[in-house]
Amino acid sequence: MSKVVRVAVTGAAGRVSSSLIVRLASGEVFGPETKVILQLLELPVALKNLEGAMYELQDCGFSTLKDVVITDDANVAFKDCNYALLVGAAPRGPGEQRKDLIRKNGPIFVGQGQAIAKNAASDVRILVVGNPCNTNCLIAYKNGKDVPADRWHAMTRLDHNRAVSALAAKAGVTNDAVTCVTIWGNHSNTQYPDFTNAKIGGQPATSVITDHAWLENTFVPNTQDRGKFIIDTTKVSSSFSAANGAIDHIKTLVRGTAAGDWTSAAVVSKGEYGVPAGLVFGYPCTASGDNNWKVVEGVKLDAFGQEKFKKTLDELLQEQEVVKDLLPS
Ligand code: NAX
Repeated sequence: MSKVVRVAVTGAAGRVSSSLIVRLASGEVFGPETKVILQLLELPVALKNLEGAMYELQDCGFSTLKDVVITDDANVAFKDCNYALLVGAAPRGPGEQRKDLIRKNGPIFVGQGQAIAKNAASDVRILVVGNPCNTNCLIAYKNGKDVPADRWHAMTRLDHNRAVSALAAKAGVTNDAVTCVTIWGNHSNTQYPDFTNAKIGGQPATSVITDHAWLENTFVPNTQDRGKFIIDTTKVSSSFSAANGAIDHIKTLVRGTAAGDWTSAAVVSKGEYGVPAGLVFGYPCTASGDNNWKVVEGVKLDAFGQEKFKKTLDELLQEQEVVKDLLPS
């Protein structure tokens, strides 16, 4: 008998989710033997668009798609779900920073955290994509505390993929030659894309790319500001690359990280690297392929990295302060 997974996606009629739901349905993530039930949540105003998306999913004829549920009720969307992808939130517009969104989007994650705790399957894993995703994840986790802390993740995988691609291009190699990249901290322009521990073709990235000034003064800020660069270019925020980051994140949960490599994910800190416990912080993580993650310990940062690390940690602490009324103790 084939396995069935229930995947809840919020903001399902939006730009990111439109790319995401097709790939979730296609069998690419959970494999050809697993049937997928998509449980799609939207605001009432977007339900008609979502209905259209449901018809299109049906018309794809995927052998792996068992059912599509569309709803504006979080209790229905999260019912018995094994994965919850929280994408629904307002995106950044031109001139807006993620932190501008914090008070606008934060309250959504109070109710969704509670609804996940009340309705989801006991093995649920949650990935928050909607921005500011680290702090939204913190809000959902604190309001859905019956779900263990290690289940809650925020997405830094898009930033990770951006960093891999930039290092590969500079070195003149393909993306798969780049390993051990880390996005430390916040999914924002304070994030630290760590090249000092990255490898290219198994060698330290800094011995392959010897232009250290480029690494510090071009690679780091360009990766930090890539989201803004996309908005400045297209007038809208990243869509299919963001969906791809979410797909990669879930695939890594399901299949694990390759030996000798790690990935980037923001997870609830247990105090690793001196980050206060409970904060949702981007770390290097390995995954064992059974839906579990571990933060990689013992990664060393030089003075440049330590300064960047402190900056992104400080920003997350400030964000936590801004939403403290949304965080039950
Ligand atoms: P869209 O505006 O296209 O879609 C968002 C959808 O969410 C809309 O259809 C809206 O009706 C729905 N929505 C809003 N509030 C909701 C609620 N309470 N319950 C259910 N649905 C709700 O935005 P899109 O471009 O898809 O971006 C979605 C989110 O992803 C934004 O917050 C954006 O900032 C964030 N992003 C995060 C990234 C990351 O790496 N973590 C990268 C890309 C993306 O910008």
